[in-house]
Amino acid sequence: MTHQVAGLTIELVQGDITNQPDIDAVVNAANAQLRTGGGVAGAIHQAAGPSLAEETRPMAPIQPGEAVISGGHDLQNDHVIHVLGPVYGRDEPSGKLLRAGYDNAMKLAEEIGLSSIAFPAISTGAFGFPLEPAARIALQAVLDHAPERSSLSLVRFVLFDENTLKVHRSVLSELMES
Ligand code: AR6
Repeated sequence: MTHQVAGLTIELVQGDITNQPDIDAVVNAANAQLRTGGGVAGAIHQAAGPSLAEETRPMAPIQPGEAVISGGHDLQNDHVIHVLGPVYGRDEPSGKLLRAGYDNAMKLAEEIGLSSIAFPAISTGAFGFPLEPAARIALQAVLDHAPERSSLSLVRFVLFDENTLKVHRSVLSELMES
């Protein structure tokens, strides 16, 4: 599913965030210590190799809603943007913190003039954020960013399973109509 909004292409695909060769920066659903872990963080660190954690160690810890940028190491991408999403039910206000994570990631990408970024569904795995409201926050952040005419021309959501893709599709259609 592809949408054009004010010069920005928004893509929703099912796939693996570590296999996005045409993207400048992939986003990691990180932990505060910027170490490897499960889910997205485990996959990214495994694909990038141990030098990624060596680079990120001095930047840790980060706070919920914060984003930091590193090189891509053995990934096919030049950069990784590490976002710490809120733990649902613990880090409050969780919606605002999740929104800040998306905003800060796009801001970092723009600051160095990147043209493409790929996001996973931050906080919706181990951190327990319900999928539908998380998708709404993520997609609204990108739609709000679109008219800013930044360096970014492509934002891709890489969603791991069919249901996650389906929920993002229906939320995006709804937001585009409103
Ligand atoms: N590519 C794309 N999406 C994926 C992938 C992948 N390779 N693997 C999982 N997902 P999570 P969080 C989906 O748990 O909730 C880690 O242990 C997954 O199905 O990775 O922000 C860290 O160390 C879900 O929809 O991130 C942190 O401690 C979404 O990505 C903590 O988990 C996010 O799941 C972060 O938790």
